[in-house]
Amino acid sequence: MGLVPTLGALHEGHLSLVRTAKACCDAVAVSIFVNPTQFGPNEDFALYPRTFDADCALLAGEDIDVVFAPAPEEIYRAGAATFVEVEGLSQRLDGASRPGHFRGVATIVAKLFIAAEPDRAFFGQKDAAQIAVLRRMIFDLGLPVELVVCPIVRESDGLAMSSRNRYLSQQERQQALVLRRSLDAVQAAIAAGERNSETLIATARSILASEPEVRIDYVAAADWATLLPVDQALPGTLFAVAAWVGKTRLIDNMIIQ
Ligand code: PAJ
Repeated sequence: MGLVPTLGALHEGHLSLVRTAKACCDAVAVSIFVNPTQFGPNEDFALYPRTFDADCALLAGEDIDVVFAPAPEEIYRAGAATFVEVEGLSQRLDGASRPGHFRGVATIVAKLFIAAEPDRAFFGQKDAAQIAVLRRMIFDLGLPVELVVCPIVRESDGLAMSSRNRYLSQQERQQALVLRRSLDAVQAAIAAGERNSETLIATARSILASEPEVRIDYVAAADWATLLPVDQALPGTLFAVAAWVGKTRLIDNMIIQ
């Protein structure tokens, strides 16, 4: 049994997870739930695209077994007092900019695991910090679920696919390409022999700064398991960027070879 948890507004990134799940599981369930507890008070919960009919049409082409799209009250009891908190990890990278976000993510994913009892659950490397948090949750709670990481799916021009890309104006859509360009520059520096994290971070920052409308949230070279900064970007290091393009916060990353 494979589970693919999503917030809906499905795109090819989500479908790549579904296809990977189909290829190695007897049965596949996709959950679609805009999880209120992972959005901060000033974030885009109300605005988040809800495209249930289009999502079902996309999934109809994938021969999956279950679509689980609960109402919030089916998931959260009124006045619920129980949450899953992965301490430390949840305060790093995206967790530093989005307080409470990973508590909401860990809680909903734990609840989905309890509901669906999957053998495998499929997540995208796009949300690399989320993977670190969930891996740790699975380990600490001894959950009998294998977490499968799937590669980042990109638009033809390199922008990482995201449900939030639809917030971007035409101009912002162009500006957003700078995230990928910053990673390409870091990749080129590594290929030329640079391994010093500070230097690589400065390289990425200078590329990001070339788009004056883009505001950097973070640029980090981190241990993918702990999300703590590393001095040297060695194979397996997570190199991650987050930036605001207008009112839209975008993320991208690569695992250094
Ligand atoms: P959502 O943003 O809908 O993403 C669902 C899954 O699709 C995540 O594992 C995410 O990493 C993956 N994904 C998104 N864009 C991708 C891309 N371009 N390439 C590959 N995979 C991609 O992440 C969440 O929802 C939520 O936090 C969730 C785990 C469902 C908990 O509510």
